[in-house]
Amino acid sequence: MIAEKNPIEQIIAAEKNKSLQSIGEKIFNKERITEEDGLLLFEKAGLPYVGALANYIRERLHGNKTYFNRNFHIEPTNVCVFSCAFCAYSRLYAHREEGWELSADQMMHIIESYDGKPVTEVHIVGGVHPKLNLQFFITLMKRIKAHRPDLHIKGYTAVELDYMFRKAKVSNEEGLKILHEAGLDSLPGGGAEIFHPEIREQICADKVDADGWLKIHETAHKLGMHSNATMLYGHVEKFRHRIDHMERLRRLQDETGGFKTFIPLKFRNKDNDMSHVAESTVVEDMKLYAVARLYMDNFPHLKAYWPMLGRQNAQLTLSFGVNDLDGTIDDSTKIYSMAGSEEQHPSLTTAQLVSLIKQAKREPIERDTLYNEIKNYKDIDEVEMETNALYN
Ligand code: V47
Ligand code: SF4
Repeated sequence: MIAEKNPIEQIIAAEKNKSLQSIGEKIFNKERITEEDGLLLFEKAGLPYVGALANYIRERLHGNKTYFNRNFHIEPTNVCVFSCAFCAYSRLYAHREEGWELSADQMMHIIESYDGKPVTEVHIVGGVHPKLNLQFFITLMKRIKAHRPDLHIKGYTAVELDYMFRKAKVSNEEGLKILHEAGLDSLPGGGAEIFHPEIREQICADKVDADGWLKIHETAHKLGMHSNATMLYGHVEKFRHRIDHMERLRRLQDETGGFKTFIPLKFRNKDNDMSHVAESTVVEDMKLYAVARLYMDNFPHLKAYWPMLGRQNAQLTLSFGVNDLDGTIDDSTKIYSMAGSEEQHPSLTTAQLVSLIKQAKREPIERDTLYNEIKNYKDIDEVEMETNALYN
């Protein structure tokens, strides 16, 4: 008797392009796809085909589970020594009166405003201010941990760290060790943009290059810290630059295993030096997420950052490989609203986030930064949550 094919096998068998069909077979058989395969998926595959494959992998890894966390952001400053062409948020030091700089006390007031609220993470990222040095941030880490030891501090992109360490004349290892000892728990994925020099020269020529970014994450992983990785897509890069970017991350992850999640960031074009570049379409966005899920086979999680995509499109990504929607965020980040995201005041209550996930027929799981499960909301009623202050 011939065994009946399951739905994904049927989809693969029905694919008319033989090269795409053999990529599908590799994925089904848990074989790694090559750079050429990745490129072919971008160039030739239809959204239903990559989407079905990505969804199959997502469900093989996580079933219906969809993670989120309860976090808030602190952006210490938008004053920045660099001039990334896509950035709508930064202000040069010479124009610092147009921007903001928070003192350590002001940041502590933000931390204290969450006293008694069940947030688990603070995400600290900002511009690269020439006067906010390593010592300033060591003291801040210590103050945050002294006030709230259970709060996970995810902070500083490799761009901020590279500048901070060079200025303090310490190696990456020395700098990361000191910050880690002071309270820094993990690194966010920002600053990666597109690694390939052909693109980096056009969009962010003056900040740390690909090797520098990767070295900082490698060092953090070797010190036992976890980190994330981003890719800013949908501007002047070609498909091959995306594959090159993902390949560099996949290789480092093979070595260290320290990355938790891959976060594609959709380029938004308002009020920056790349406003003439059109934004990607929703179909392109979903295809990017799907190919990322298929290519990044050693990254446990794929995150859609809802403040930048908009909540409806973020919900859609849950059918294209994504298993994490970041967090409640609490209206505390400006980097996307200033670049034109539809989310001008990004904030969702836990009940709203849970409801967004349930509408997509997925299972909402609150996690901590390292993906330890805190609570499964499958059987918890959102209306009941709305009336319970703990969830707001
Ligand atoms: O590196 C800046 C991006 C990043 C624009 O690790 C833009 O959990 C789109 O990395 N259009 C910083 N993107 C934010 C970041 C991040 C966000 C959420 C979660 C995590 C995490 C990390 O924002 C920058 C840059 O790539 N960005 N301007 C823009 N116009
Ligand atoms: Fe500065 Fe970051 Fe903006 Fe680049 S993206 S200009 S490094 S704040």
